[in-house]
Amino acid sequence: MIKNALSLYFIAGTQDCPKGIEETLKEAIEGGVTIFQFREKGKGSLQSAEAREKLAVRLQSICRTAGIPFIVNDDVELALTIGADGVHVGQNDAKASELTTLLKGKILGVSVHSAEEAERALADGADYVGVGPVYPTSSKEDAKEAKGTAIVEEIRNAGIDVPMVGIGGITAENARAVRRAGADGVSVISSISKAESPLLAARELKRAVLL
Ligand code: 3NM
Repeated sequence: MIKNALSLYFIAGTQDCPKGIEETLKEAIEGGVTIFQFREKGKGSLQSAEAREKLAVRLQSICRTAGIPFIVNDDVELALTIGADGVHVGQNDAKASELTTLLKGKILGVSVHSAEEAERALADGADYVGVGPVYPTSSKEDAKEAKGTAIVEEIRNAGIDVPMVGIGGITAENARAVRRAGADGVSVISSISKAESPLLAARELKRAVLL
């Protein structure tokens, strides 16, 4: 059941992990993350396709051993080449409706910023949506204005029953509010990747999302 897998969704690329991405991911998994997205993007990210693929394969193997889904951000070709469990796309990436046939049963996630976009993503075949930014974030260069938990409530109040994670500025302190607003889980980069102990950070978040 995808909703259960979404409870603590960790996203990262090399640019987000001062401790190194492999060590960070291993700790995060030990701390309780339930799904991982490889998002190699922005300043400090790997640029060569070969290096990205090599890294993706190593991270995929860590996720496989742990039994959690491995999702690739944006790069459909990479996901298909290595046999990832799914792909996550934004509003400006490949169209969700065109991806469902290509992905053949893989998990498809779509970033949305309103009830209207959530409705369309669901109709297009998304398995879950990421809604945000809930709180201000410095991990995404072109992030929109933070709308608070109201954005999560807006989607639930519109009666859209799509599996959903909140994203943007989520920490152990505010994660519960995101769940209470109706999200099935929370999605985080920096509160785990930049923590001195990704393990303890993930563990604290995990406690917060279990309502
Ligand atoms: N997408 P952090 S916000 C990748 O609003 C991403 O769609 C967002 O990072 C959106 O947990 C975001 O460090 C960055 O705030 C989340």
